[in-house]
Amino acid sequence: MKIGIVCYPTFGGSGVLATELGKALAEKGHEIHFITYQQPVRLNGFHTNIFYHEVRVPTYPLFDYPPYELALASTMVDVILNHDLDLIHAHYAIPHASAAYTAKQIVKQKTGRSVPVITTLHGTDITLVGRDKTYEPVVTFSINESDAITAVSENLRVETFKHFDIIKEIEVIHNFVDVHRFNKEAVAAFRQVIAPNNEKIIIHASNFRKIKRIDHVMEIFKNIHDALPAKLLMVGDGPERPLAEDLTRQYGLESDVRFLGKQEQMEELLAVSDVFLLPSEYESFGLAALEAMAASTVVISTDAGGLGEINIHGVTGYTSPVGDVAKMSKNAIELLQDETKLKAFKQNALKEAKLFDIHHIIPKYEKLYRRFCRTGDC
Ligand code: GMT
Repeated sequence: MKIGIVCYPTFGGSGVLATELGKALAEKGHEIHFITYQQPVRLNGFHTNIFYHEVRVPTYPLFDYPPYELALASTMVDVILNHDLDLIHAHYAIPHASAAYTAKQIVKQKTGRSVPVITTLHGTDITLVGRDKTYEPVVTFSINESDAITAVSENLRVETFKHFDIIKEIEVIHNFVDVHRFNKEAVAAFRQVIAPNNEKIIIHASNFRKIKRIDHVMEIFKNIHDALPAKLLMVGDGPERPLAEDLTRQYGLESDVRFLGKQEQMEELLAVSDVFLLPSEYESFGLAALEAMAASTVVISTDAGGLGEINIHGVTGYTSPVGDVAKMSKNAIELLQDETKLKAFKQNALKEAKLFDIHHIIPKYEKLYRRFCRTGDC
């Protein structure tokens, strides 16, 4: 099929998921058109079935806020018409679902054809930003106008019905991971560089927003470090990074914490890590945790949102109430001090991640797309 994917091109989970989905669909012979303002970060390399259409937003002295949503809708109209797209798949409701609705109406007026729009809800578009009164009416409207709606976890589906007046069914299609890509042997020399004295390696990766509770990451690591030799890898960047760097200095951990910034080769880093910390206030799913599990890394997280759907307490890691730094620290320390248990948990993490392997999830999206097949042969 010919599918238009609208997403954020940045390191956020929704953009990563949308890009990986597009790449996997292209591998299976679909023609994929990414429509966004910048080349998606995980869209590297050439593929005959993948096209990228950049949304340009012309500025004008009158505009304090250049109207991205209009430029996006217009670009979508162009791409739908020029490439005869079968459907649009919008990832993250704001502003993608409403821009897709606008594009659909324009194409309908021009050609009489109603191009199906599928909206995938990812998290903060529902639980944080979308609920704000300034956006809520548009978000509710555009979700209800979508031809199909999916959520990346059962928790997000429930949250969406709780906070919005949704009159259609929301299907859960969990996020996925390419286990083959993440299940890498640790490179001994690399581990040696990071942890020369065989210290345990703890890792956190996110966009360092408040919701990720970077302060708790630092506190948990301090407690671990007090109990055993350990190193912390901080991957990503964002508003809370200065706080994390301050806390590193305050706790006197400068030589054991490395800030690596944004990284594309997460699999190399995860392969050498023992524990992934994710003490977030909320995660609709926690794609970063799933990628860690696929690399056989144990997850110490909160039980917020959909995290409990992937990180199984006492099996693949531990989940604790938001803010319970003491419990998260204790769980991590106990695990890191017991090699046999750590090894078993690592194996369990990989086994659980395999349930969310890309090969199980892509067919679910294809099945959904086929509902909107125009010719009967797709
Ligand atoms: O977590 C973020 O800050 C990024 C955000 C996004 O929209 O890119 O991630 C959300 O979508 C991911 C992919 O579906 C989920 O794995 C994340 O849990 C979700 N984040 C939140 O719910 C806070």
